[in-house]
Amino acid sequence: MKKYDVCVVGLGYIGLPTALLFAKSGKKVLGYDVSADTVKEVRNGEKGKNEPNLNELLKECIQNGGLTADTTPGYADLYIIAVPTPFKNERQPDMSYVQKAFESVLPYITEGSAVVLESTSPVGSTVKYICEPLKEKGFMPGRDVFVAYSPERVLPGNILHELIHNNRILGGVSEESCRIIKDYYKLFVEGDIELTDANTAEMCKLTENAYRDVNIAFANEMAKMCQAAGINAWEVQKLCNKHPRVNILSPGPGVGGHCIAVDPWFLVSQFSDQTHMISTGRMINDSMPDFAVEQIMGILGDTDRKISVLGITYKPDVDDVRESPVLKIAEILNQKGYRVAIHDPLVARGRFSNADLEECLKDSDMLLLGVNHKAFLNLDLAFVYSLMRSKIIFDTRNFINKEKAEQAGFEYYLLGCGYQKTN
Ligand code: SAJ
Repeated sequence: MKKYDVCVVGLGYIGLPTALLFAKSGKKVLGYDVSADTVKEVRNGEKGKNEPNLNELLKECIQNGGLTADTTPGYADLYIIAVPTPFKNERQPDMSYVQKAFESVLPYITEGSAVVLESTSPVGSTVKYICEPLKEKGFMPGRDVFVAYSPERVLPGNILHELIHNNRILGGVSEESCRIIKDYYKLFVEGDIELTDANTAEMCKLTENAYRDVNIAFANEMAKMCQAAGINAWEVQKLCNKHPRVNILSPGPGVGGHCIAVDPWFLVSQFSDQTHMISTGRMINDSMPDFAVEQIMGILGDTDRKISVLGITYKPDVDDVRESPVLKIAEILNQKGYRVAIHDPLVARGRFSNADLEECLKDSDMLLLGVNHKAFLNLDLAFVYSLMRSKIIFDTRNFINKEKAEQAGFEYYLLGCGYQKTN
């Protein structure tokens, strides 16, 4: 059987760009994914169209043979495991993908191979899910087979750039593992590669995302206080951030995505006695869709109204709707009896009855700005005005200019500013 330099297991939003950067550096790369559809899309150069430069690089690497995609694994010097770690009921991490991924490549591992787990995982996972099975097969991890945990830290929407330029943590189970695996990452990583042990690296990944979640929760709690006080949370944020040591993040409709909305629960489930602030932060962020709906109901009252939601993804300029708080808002409004129309230019038409802009706004009673996509920067307010029945804007992101909206004849409301008109 053909031998590859690198086998990347899981061709998702981290696995695929990682495979491509190894291929671009000259390595022969096998991208292995259990999904035949994913493999087909990779082979046909169809993936990564909403990530800067990713689709172009995919086409290049498929054409020049640097990347091969398959539904079966193969022999390689380095295995990178980048499969999802979602959570199950009771907010327990589901490690079955990691477990199965490693089981499937284990028969191909030989003395001198290296294995890196990149999936976000509870502390102790590299030892439990990689080292233990290796030992059962008679290998001494860290000596016969080199093993490390190395989390990705990239921001969707800027993945390729960040994979290259971000600093990277590499937690090896032995010094030799660190040294050997670092040389692989150095092929494309231009940031620093910080060496540590696997447990510390696992804890770093979870801590980084929990830190951001708690900080966003602080901003959201501030928005709730400001609303209660009838003042503008965004003005408070702006003014407080003039202090040299204060940097409050932005409030919003809640926290989505498959990372920050999920990873803190890994810590809570593993360290339930020590994670009061982390679990409270999670609950505050999860409460934001209901908070927004309460504000919207206060404005509209009667549920026999049409609400047009602009932007449904979990954050701007991505096509990802996983854990999207705006989707949650749309669902709650729907359940309350409002007629909800959705327009998101980045999400495939047909999903969530995604309408075009005109159809979405026609005879509407409220424009609900859910996500601040760049595509909405040039929203023609006069055109929007001509389509809508009631001229009301509810902005969850402080994105639409209040003065311009009011000049165009709209009533403008902002999340975190109370029910009353903000002027
Ligand atoms: N959000 C706010 N207010 C803010 C910033 C963000 O409400 O001030 C919301 C966003 O709208 C979004 C959510 O938070 O719904 C998360 O967005 P994000 O841009 O903060 O983060 P992600 O989930 O896209 O990426 C995070 C990053 N982690 C950190 O910044 C610590 C990224 O570096 C990680 O690689 C990624 O998670 C991951 O894969 O774990």
